[in-house]
Amino acid sequence: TMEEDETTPNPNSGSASNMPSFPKTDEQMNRIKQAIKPNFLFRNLDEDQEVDVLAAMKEVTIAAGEMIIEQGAAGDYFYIVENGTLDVFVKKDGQVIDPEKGDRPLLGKKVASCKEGSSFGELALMHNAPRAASILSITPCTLWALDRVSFRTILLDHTSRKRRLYESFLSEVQILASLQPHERAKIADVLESRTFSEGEDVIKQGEAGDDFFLIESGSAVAIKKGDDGRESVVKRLVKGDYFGELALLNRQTRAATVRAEGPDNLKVAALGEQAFTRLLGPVKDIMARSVSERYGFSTGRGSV
Ligand code: 1OR
Repeated sequence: TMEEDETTPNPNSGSASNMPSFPKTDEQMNRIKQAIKPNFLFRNLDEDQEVDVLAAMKEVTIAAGEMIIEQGAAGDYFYIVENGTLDVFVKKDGQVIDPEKGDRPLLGKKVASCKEGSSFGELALMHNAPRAASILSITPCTLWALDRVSFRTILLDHTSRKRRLYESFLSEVQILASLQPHERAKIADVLESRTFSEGEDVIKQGEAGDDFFLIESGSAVAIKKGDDGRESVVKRLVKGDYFGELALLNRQTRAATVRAEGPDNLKVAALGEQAFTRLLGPVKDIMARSVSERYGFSTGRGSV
């Protein structure tokens, strides 16, 4: 189950045997954290993964005029620039070299510059391809280097880990039964878990809604407020149940509130509207048909 997945140490994460770990001072740690903050590759890492990345990074200082990456070579490291400037060159047959623009006869055309907070060297590691460009330091630089194995294990593992996490859960969700495994895998890629404590509202009646939810664990109640302002529970929702689909099916506001019910926290996996339409196309019809069964009215009137 998902619970087990989360508490069982992931053999591919943690200070795994195949990944190096370089001791660092607090000051170094803070510098790397600052350097990776703006980088898209490091967004959405969970705490364990971030710890692994920080441990595996190695400080590299280079003088001005060093070629840190050579186009065509095999990829060994991914780099983040803590400070300094490096230029990126791409060499192609028949290209016109213009030294005024920073091009160099041996390295090719200057296509970009890397400064503080930027990164390079990911392409060869992600795609198992030769280096697509050469990179030369223009000033002395401090870089953080992440070796190929750590890069692939930590950063590319994020996707497969999420799939493992949601795989068994999604296969048990009734409404998704008609989907192929690869369709469920795509849903897993975009799901985001959110936790609510007892009494908290996941969605509120009357509000616009653009998320769809599956219950991972815990339970919730759907509550409708009558014209007299009195609330009444219309449905109880448990693991594997879904809600929030109506606003997406008929584009109306939420017609009920869904509230976490104790004693355990309610954990839901949320899917945004675009992903809902793109990925749940095949089950949308089934959902629309089951609306009257579930709520006693058809789509077009109110929504949960
Ligand atoms: P790599 O592992 O191939 C060279 O090693 C790195 O240069 C590459 O990863 C990128 O991180 C970085 N084309 C190719 N590689 C580029 C480019 C680039 N810019 C930075 N790198 N450009 C296209 C040129 C036709 C420039 C795009 C602005």
